Amino acid sequence: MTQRDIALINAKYVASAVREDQYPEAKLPEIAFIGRSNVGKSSLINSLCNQRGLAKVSGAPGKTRTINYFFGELRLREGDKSTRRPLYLVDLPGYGFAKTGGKNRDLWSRFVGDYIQKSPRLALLCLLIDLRHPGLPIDREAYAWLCEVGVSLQIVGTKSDKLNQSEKQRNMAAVDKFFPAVYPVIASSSLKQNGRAKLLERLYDAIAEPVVDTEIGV
Ligand SMILES: Nc1nc2c(ncn2[C@@H]2O[C@H](COP(=O)(O)OP(=O)(O)OP(=O)(O)O)[C@@H](O)[C@H]2O)c(=O)[nH]1
Ligand SMILES: [Mg+2]
Repeated sequence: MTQRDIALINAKYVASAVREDQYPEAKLPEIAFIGRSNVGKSSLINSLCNQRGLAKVSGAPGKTRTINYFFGELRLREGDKSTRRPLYLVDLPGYGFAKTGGKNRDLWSRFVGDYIQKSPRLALLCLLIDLRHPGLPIDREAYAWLCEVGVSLQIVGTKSDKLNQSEKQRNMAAVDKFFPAVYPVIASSSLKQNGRAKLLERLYDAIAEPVVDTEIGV
């Protein structure tokens, strides 16, 4: 069997938005990342793109305050065949930190809820759950709201490097129980790059339209 090798290449920052009219104009599929403040959304984007400092990371929660768009291309190499799928990675502000107004029972800023509901090209939403703390009420509330909206979800269990093997197995099972989705949770460590290849496969498959060997930019 030929080896499938997927990489996220040519990543670059494109735009920040808090309103619909600030969303970038290029009609590309989007994959967004949501989760509690400090769960590791921005770090995961950097790890997937293999670029430190692409998305700003901080030890203090509440670092990402706007919807941040990054352009990238998912490149699949299989034997001597190479296929590219351009997309936007969308880094969202975390919930559970800032006091915010609006609906969604103050879970997150209104503009985050608007983005999720008003983005027709949102192909996949990665919901990040800290693997050390499966089933927190705030994550369950977010999950329930997302299920109601009906967005396609991939659960990612973050900071897996902080658990030993048996804790990891146990907590992954708990995450799958609390947050059922079409695909099971993917355990991830941005620090150690664990789970990266599996998640890249998932992102690649989530984007329907293949674009073969072109140099699409923005
Ligand atoms: N050990 C470990 N630490 C991580 C990992 N991912 C992120 N961190 C750390 O967790 C902290 C928060 O990471 P961010 O990527 O800024 O988290 P975020 O979810 O984007 O946070 P907000 O933007 O505030 O919502 C930083 O100190 C990171 O270095 C991981 O896989 N392992
Ligand atoms: Mg962030």
